[in-house]
Amino acid sequence: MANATTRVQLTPAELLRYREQGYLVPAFRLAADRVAALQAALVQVIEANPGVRQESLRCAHIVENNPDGIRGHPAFLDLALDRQILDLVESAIGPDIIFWGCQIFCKPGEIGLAVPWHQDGQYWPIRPLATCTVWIALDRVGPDNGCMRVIPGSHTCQTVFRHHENRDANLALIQELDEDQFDADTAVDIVLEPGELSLHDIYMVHGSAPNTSGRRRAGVALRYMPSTSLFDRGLKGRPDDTRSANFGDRPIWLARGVDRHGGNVFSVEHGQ
Ligand SMILES: O=C(O)CCC(=O)C(=O)O
Repeated sequence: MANATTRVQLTPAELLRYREQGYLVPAFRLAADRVAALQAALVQVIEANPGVRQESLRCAHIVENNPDGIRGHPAFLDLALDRQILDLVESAIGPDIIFWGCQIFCKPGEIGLAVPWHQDGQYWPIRPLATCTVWIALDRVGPDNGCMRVIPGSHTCQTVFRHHENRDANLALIQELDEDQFDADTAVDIVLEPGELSLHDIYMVHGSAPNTSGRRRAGVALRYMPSTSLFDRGLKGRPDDTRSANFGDRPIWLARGVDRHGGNVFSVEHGQ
């Protein structure tokens, strides 16, 4: 395994798989002590936010002045700006990288909510649509505890398919893809050990089942866009549902390179 200073890159075969399938589980994984520290940070975030559904720990990297109203932990900002994670992202989207989102999807045992089938691009204020999500497992995740499921190749036409609103309280997200827009029979489970991670493209169709098992299923999703796109705060107002994000007031970070678009605003309070 690479140590914490080695430069990591997707291999050409991994990159090809990411491009063709829209997702990838690379060989890279976080060291066990890092995972243990993140698991401890997650416990602190859960304790600090007793009224918040654990599947919706949005902006978990921001401690003070969190636009989504939760109290986060700096360990998740360190993770998001980690050199090796950024190396992986650079392989996928190039050297100019904006880190713009971090959400912990923690499904408690037995009562963990489902995430409906969706494409992220359907509700994200990024133009043109572009983002690579790095989803890092903090627990062992598999079909029994509601791991993420993807539809391989569903990103290829670079189209946002038809969605509808679903306010069912058993769902962690209110946007749901219409059933006739994809074939759920082709879904693949993303099975990961703690510290392993997957990457997925903004057009990728994905979701996850409820966690009815006796064990927790936690992962942290880090969102990175190439700086050729604009994080357009004007596109979304303050949400009326706790399962939606407040994109308008969200701080974003130029994690690597320069702002190629030129219009991205980094002056929103970073809150650390
Ligand atoms: O954690 C999950 O089950 C869903 C994650 C997800 O929808 C995302 O990272 O975009």
